[in-house]
Amino acid sequence: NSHGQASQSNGTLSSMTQPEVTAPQRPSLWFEEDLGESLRWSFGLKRILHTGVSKYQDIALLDTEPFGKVLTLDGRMQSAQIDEWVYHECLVHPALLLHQGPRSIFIAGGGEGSTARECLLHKSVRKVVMCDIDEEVVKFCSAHLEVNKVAFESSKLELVINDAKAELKRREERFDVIIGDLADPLEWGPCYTLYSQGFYQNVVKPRLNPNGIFVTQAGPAGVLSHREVFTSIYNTLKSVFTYVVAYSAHVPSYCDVWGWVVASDQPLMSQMSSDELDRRIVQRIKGGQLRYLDGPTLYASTILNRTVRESLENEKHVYTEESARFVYGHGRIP
Ligand code: TER
Repeated sequence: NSHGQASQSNGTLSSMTQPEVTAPQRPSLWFEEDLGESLRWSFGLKRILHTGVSKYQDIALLDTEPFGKVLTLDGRMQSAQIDEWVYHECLVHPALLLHQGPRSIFIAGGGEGSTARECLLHKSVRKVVMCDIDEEVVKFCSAHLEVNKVAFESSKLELVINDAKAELKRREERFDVIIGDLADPLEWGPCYTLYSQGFYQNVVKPRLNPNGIFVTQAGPAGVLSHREVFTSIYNTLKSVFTYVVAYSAHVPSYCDVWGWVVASDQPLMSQMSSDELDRRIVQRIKGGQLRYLDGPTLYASTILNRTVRESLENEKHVYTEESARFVYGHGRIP
């Protein structure tokens, strides 16, 4: 795989500079993730726990020094034990809390189980359909990610291995909330068509109940990275839904600020106070609280800095299969 790779390193200390007292050992095994043509970062590994190759992508589970267990697909970080809860809380709870009482959820992607886990915290939820194209990822994660075992075993979870677009087209039922927990739009990757206007308009929207809400992860949203796909996804959703809200949070293991976009034909944040969101968290979520989000945090996450806000307002690009935009890197080239 040309993007992420593990490498051996002896560190930077030569024998001449070894301190007399025992210093903590630098890791001798490192994982490198390419973030751009001339930008890469790396993190020390304790062990490579598992690697696999599926029909769609290269899969790895790594035990890392800074981030705990890390799942990578095609060499790109997907989820890290130390902060995956930030990403998954931001993906799931705004949409579910803004809904009047979500009972049925469809997750496009989400094979590692964390999104389902967060949905199942909502007392109102009766059914979660998790539809991932890659059976290997699902098997891999259900076997190795202890934190999601309860979700995988829940009788409310219906696990489907299929392309989310085909599955939504095939099913006749509608959902209260549809969630896009997809890998980033990569050229040659399995997911980029699921960020397109055609998918939102012709596949997602018809499968939402009246007052239904759609939310998707929307790629990097940092001051230097937000124009890769975040602004385009936002503008594309604006062409399909009446009410669209972009928000972001820093996810340290993603090496960037991350973006999400929530969309509906019912009013979203404008009808909801921060206090009401807090009340809903207490009333509707098992345990009565979240780890990252509360009313003020959710509100704050929708207030974006001037650079990003102006780019969102000025974006004209509509994401279609023909005019797709991609983040840096690529999936498996056939
Ligand atoms: N359930 C989480 C996995 C799928 N979606 C998230 C994709 C996020 N990609 C992060 C890339 C980080 C690049 N440094």
